[in-house]
Amino acid sequence: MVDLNNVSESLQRGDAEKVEELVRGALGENLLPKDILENGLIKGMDIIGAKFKKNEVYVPEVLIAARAMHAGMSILRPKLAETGVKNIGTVAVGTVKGDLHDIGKNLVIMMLEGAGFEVIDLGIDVPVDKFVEAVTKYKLNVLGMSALLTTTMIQMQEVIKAISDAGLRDKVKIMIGGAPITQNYADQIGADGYSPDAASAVDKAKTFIA
Ligand code: B1M
Repeated sequence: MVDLNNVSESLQRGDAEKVEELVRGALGENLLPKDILENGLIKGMDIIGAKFKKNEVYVPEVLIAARAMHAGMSILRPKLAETGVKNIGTVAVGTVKGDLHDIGKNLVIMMLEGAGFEVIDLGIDVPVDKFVEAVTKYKLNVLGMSALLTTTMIQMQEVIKAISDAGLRDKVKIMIGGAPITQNYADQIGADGYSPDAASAVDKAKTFIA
């Protein structure tokens, strides 16, 4: 019987092979993909994040934990997608220019896919123009931006301004998130919504297409 605490602990050790093995095992035992994600992978990454903050672990440990997270996510992604209803709307999500953090963005994408959205991953370090282009290129219902740095979150305002300048502001809902982002900031820059985590990002996206 797979204990999801072992998934969390293996992830914290950066043991990608073990994480993959445990996630496969948990799926084989019919544990829900959402539980494996939340109580195994996200839990482990949250602990690493808290330790990094207190200088109890450093960048290399964080990187190998992130690699283990990606390994687990690659097994889980198709299963999360299978549990959802297909194509309830189209969303593109990217991490803003200058910002290379992608773990949270990838979780948001996985959860959206799991809920039945078609999701375009715009990647990391995404320039303003690429966000604007995505609105018409993919006929988006929702454009999502992620930022983890206080120095890069200001890019979100640039993107919203560029979308308005292109005459596209009424064509798409804009959702933002990431550790330094708040509802206040979303209101200030004219985003349509803010979500503190991946699960509520799905709820928010659903309200946009309702
Ligand atoms: Co970075 N880093 N990092 N880092 N890193 C933070 C963000 C930091 C808070 C750490 C700290 O100092 N305490 C700090 C930012 C300080 C600030 O700006 N206030 C920081 C720094 C300073 C840096 C560097 C500058 C360090 C350096 O080089 N000196 C550098 C910058 C590189 C760059 O981007 N240009 C850097 C580098 C890195 C690594 C490469 C080592 C690695 C990233 C690996 C990767 O992503 N592939 C890394 C990591 C892992 C972190 C921490 C430890 C963890 C981030 C994470 O993945 N959390 C982080 C500390 C922390 O947050 N506690 C830190 C887990 C993830 C599940 O949560 O991303 O918040 P999160 O996503 C959540 C929600 O925010 C939300 O849902 C997600 C899931 O629930 N969400 C959305 C996110 N996006 C959303 C979008 C939405 C909706 C919800 O709608 C579209």
